[in-house]
Amino acid sequence: MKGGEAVIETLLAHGVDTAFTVPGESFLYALEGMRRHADKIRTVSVRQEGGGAFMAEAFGKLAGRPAALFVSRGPGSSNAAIGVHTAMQDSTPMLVFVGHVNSASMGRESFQEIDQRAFFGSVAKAVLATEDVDAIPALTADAVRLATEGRPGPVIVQIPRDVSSSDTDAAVLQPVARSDRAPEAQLIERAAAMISTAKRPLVIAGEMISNQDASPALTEFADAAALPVMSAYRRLDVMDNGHVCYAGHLEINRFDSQLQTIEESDLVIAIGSRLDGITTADDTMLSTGAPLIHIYPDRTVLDRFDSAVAIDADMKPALAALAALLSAPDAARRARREALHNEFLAFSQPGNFTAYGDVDLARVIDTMDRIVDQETSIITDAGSFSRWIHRYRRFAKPHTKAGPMSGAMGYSVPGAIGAKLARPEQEAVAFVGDGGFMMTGQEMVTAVEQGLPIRVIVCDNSVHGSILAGQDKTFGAGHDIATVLRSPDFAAVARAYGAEACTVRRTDDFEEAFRAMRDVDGPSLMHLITDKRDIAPYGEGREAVH
Ligand SMILES: Cc1ncc(C[n+]2csc(CCOP(=O)(O)OP(=O)(O)O)c2C)c(N)n1
Ligand SMILES: [Mg+2]
Repeated sequence: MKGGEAVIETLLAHGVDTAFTVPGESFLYALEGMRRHADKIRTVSVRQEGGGAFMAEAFGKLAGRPAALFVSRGPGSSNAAIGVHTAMQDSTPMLVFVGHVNSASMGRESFQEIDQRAFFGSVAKAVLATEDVDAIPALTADAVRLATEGRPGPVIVQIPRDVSSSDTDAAVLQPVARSDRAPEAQLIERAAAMISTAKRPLVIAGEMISNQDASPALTEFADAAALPVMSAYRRLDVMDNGHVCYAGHLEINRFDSQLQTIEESDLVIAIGSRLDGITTADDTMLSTGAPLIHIYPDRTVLDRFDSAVAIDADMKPALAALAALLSAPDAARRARREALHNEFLAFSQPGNFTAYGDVDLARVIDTMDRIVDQETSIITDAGSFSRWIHRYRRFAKPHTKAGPMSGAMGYSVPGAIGAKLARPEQEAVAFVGDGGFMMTGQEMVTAVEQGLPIRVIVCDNSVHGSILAGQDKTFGAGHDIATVLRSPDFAAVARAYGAEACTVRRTDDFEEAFRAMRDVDGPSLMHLITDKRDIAPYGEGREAVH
């Protein structure tokens, strides 16, 4: 067996069944391994590694297990970097194999050489490398373990071309069963006592809830103590948004009662959230004076914050241990939870905000919400249009929302491909801006080639809306530079790739067009023309744009 084939054999033994690649001659034997095992591992040939990395990221996010990305040397890994960074910021398991220069040429800036350890050092969870072909099965098994254990993340594996084409008799390693990371009993007791006596507690639920499949455990815990739960940025699927404990999403813009709730809280319980800058509004949410209980399976993350109790544990054992100790909530706590949930329901109800243009995205999302199943995977890109989805789509099921916490544009089209492969039985509906589509939209042809019926809605306001809003706010109207764009005919572009497409200019035309695009066998795209004045469904943002 060649080294490259040993990578594939080890991945198969570890249950990795999906790979994305732009092929390179530096890993021909890995490609040969994929070809020989085509019945067990689906290999998707992508057009650009950045798209491939986003596909692998969305797959890992929704499936809860990693996909593999194979890229060639410096140029391939450079292109992949945006998706690696996203997997890191979003705590998503992901494997990236980089075909490297021949070992004899290493370290001399040889053709396309990049030292992957230096390059990905601050972006990936780990960078592994070997020049010993016999070490490949162990290295690959290590990569899977590192990518998935504790706080998941992207792991890079650098293998020189000559090493992956050498022979090895090393045995393929099987995965080792792992036990849960159990919480310390004393810390659980202290946290439970604080939760039971708090008058106005608030839960922030984040990425590890989805990753560790802990939605039911979170819901039971919140219910046991009548705790209001806000979902961390872009993690709206942590629990059923219709549950009485759900109190809204921590988005860039906060709604008034949400701000008040945060300000008044006397205890913040962060569960499985790394407390990123958007979720915490640049840490201001953590400076209200309320003590913090932080539960996360990674000491490095816990050490970043000044918490009253920091619990290094997996979600399910921690939540179950806590729930068992909580005393029944009093009437005041139950009433508060209900009031906060009602505030969220009112906020996410369309009709409370009037659009300037002919397309009202609130009604569009509401229409979609009525048509698609709750199990539908919803994929959002960076960009202001995504705030309508965040405000008006009510998520009910776990693993149904994929969007970059990293804020990386270009996520949605490849993300929809990753989502469809992760959850093939479910529909995948992706929203993307005109700016985001132009970054990775060519992967539509990959969806055509792979026969994947993804639904892509391009919200085209012909501006980098989020940035234009910032220019307007900072300098006043008329100071736009580099933000006003000339859009192509996105429907024609999609047709050229072999997808079906339509153009919608009015809210009332959305429903019929959306129903029709869902009936298409392969991928389909809607070019939805929006108004650049409708920058976000919030007063301030909207007024900020001319
Ligand atoms: C890769 C990348 N480059 C730049 C940015 C900065 N950025 C954030 S939103 C945005 C504009 C997005 O435009 P579009 O996709 O059309 O969405 P809109 O805001 O207009 O709805 C830009 C340039 C980013 N987040 N990601
Ligand atoms: Mg735009």
